[in-house]
Amino acid sequence: MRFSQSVSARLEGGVLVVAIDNPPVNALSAHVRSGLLAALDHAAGTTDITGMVISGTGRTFIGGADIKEFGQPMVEPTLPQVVERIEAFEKPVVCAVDGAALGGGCEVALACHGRIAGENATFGLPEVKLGIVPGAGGTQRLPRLIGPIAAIDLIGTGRMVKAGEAVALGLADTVAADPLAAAVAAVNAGQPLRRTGSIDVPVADPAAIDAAGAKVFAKSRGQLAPSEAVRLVKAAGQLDLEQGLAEERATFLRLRDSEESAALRHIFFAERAAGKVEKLAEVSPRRIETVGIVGTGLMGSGIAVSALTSGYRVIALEQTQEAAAAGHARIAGLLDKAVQSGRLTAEAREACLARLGTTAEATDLAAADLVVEAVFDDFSVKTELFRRLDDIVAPGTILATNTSYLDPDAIAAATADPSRVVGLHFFSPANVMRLTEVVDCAKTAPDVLASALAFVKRLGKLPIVCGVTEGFIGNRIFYAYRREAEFMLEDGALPHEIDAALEAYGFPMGIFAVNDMAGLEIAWARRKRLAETRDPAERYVEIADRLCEAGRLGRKTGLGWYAYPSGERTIDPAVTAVIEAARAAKNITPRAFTAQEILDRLLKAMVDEGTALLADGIAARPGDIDLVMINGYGFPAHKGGPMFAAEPDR
Ligand code: T1G
Repeated sequence: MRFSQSVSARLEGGVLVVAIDNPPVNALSAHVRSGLLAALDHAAGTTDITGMVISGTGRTFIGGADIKEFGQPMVEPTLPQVVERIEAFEKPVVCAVDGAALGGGCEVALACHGRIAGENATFGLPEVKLGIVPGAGGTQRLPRLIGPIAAIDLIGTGRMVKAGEAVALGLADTVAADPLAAAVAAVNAGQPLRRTGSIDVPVADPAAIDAAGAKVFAKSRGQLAPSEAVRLVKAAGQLDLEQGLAEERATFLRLRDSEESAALRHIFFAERAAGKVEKLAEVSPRRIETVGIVGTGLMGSGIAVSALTSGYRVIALEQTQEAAAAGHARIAGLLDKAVQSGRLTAEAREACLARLGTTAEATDLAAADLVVEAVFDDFSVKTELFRRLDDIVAPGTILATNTSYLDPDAIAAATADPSRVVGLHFFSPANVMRLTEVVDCAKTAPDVLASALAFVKRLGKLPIVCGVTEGFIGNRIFYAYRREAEFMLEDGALPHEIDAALEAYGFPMGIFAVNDMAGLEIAWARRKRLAETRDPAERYVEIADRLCEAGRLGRKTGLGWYAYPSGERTIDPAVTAVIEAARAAKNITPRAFTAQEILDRLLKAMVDEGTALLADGIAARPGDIDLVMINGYGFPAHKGGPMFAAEPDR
């Protein structure tokens, strides 16, 4: 039986087993909604049908509303209509959730009379991540099932839960190896017509509800949707279902048209586009199972942990036995931390350690399919290493450099086969940060690039392809707006004013505070390196040099752009004096800056540099630049990234 292009059904005894087949993720497009209603009509009108099971074809139950329909006029039946029909249905409806039940998919599940989870099921209302709130009853039904505190956590953060937690919370009834069979059995066994909307919201301690809300607010500064989600969950305890649903729908429609939602939808699609490279459409990646990592410092050990927890075998090379042992301990320590924080099970930790080898013998890297170097960022150190590896590793082995500041083309040129060299610019700490710039060097072979992308994706990270340029995408933009920030210092702004403008916009930390945290010496060394070739006519701000010369290298020295007397960032009159002296030396009469002016100038600097990166072919898409700034430099996701924020119609 077919009810629409994406909804079909078969009869198992008296049970109508409905399958949604709308690849790739069974989103609730118009034909899915109309198909579901037609199936319900059919079940209602057929006396022999005793009940219904709803299932999804493929790896997903239902991935939610069709995000591609968001900008378009609403087509009937709407999802709330479908959901309400399911809940009110006069015969039992049970869902068999194998895979993800997200957003509208979770709302369909919440409206069913029974919910059977497969072992791979996940449930979630991730709408806030798209700048909206659930729009088909999620904020009103979920608290009725799992209580307001857990509902605030789930809806306010968009966190997903796996089958076991879903059952523990009361979201799903049970976990079954064959959820479809279990759902049919539940209908046959006389599944009661449990209507979630008729349940009273369990009473909870108001202080605990407020605390759950406060946790959400703390993580979502500057965003609208999470606080609206909390408000709606609280309202579920105060309003009747109909009023609550009306309030939810009105909020959903308002937020759907918000800037925040447009920005977050842009990011959603930019993430899916990232790492897709046209010229690689027909290219297969090389097989990578064993990863060699050279250097087990902060960066190398972070990369090792990321590779181990993603199932790779790792051989980590150090210069001496002692250093190798210390590296082993560092990696084990990071794995321990992951266990303590619940991100890794104790068994998974053991499995990781069993796949880890640390050594001081370079020849042990012979077994590696990919070697990532994370050694001191010095040209001769890196090229000597790669030359040595030329004689050790197999001809098909990929060599990746994690350099931040050197020219990877020059490193590649020093090896016997530059086509197997690629850049993998991880961000620190590499076991935590998602962003990885994948540097497509002049001679990188297409299948080497494809392999690097596949590797980064398997690490669960976000790969952004970029061409060779000093600083790649992220640091080049960072230099550009840092330079602009320093111009403004000289012209009259103070570090804390610039930081406050960025923080009010949504950056977790302003640029000067960030510099203090990272340390000022790397940029200082770079400025000294570039000093000889700098155009004397170019505007150059010396304030940072003065601070470095005075030993103010950032937080680790207790002093930088700020002072940190008791660990807290405080304005330091000594820095103000350095700035004033620099202004005086150039005869600059300081003027006042508004926060908006500061922000406009910094955003313009980012966008101009981004535009240049696109024009030079270093970055492929504006969305890639936005993702780099959001995932590596603290740009607020809900503003969509600098390129998005600068689009002319906003
Ligand atoms: N709508 C349209 N397209 C979608 C989609 C969706 N909801 N979800 C994914 N896609 C596309 C995606 O663009 C990509 O396309 C392909 O599917 C594979 O995605 C009323 C308001 C389901 C866990 O937020 O989290 O319901 O690039 O690479 O890793 O309250 O996709 O191949 O052309 O991510 O296997 C709420 C978002 C909507 C879920 C699968 N739902 N999706 O992950 O594949 S709002 C979400 C995901 C809502 C109601 C409301 C993931 C996934 P292309 P992928 P994956």
